[in-house]
Amino acid sequence: MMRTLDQCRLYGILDTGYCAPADMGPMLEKMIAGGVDIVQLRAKGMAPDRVAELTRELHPISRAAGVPFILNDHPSLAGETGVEGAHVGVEDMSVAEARRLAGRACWIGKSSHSIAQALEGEEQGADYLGFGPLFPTPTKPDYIAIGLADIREVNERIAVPVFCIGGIKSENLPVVLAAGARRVVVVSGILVAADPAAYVRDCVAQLGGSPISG
Ligand code: 3NM
Repeated sequence: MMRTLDQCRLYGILDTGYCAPADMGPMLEKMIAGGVDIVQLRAKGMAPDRVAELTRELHPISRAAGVPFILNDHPSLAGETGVEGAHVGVEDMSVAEARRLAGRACWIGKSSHSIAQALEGEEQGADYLGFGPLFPTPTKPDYIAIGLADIREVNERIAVPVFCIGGIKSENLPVVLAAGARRVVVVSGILVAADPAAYVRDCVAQLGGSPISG
């Protein structure tokens, strides 16, 4: 059974900045073995045809494990490849435009970098929100860290799932969780780990087991 968004706590990203496309299949298998709840393909600058091809290669792996697959950007490819969703940035396009481009029912996730943007994303109809970057991160170097202070409030005010993101590692997960986070995205932490499956397992354990039930 495919996990629902509500059940997802640990969100992993296959990012071409850390993982070559040829290594993504084996990496995805390791992430799934460790218990990741949901995954995204983030291939900034890759030609859409190649993104579609890579998606067709990777999606069956996650689908077989009941792990939803989200495409960063490219909502029209989400329509065409049958993945579970697409994620768009604050500046990219509205949730409605992403849905129109997808042309079929799928989740649309949206980034947010403040409580105001999170509220706006929810208002636009996003199925889930990213919230960050909590810490400075080389994965998204141009963004200013927003810290931990607003995590509790954003979770209280937003009804859809909120995934904290940005500089989150297994080592700082305790402070992120203590600040009120329920769900997190970990990108480089997993991808550069000596043992990605063990790293994911550790994060999942800290998040209190996975998936969320009830
Ligand atoms: N989006 P890492 S931060 C892709 O704040 C991305 O919207 C962010 O990578 C946002 O876990 C980020 O390696 C990078 O720090 C997260």
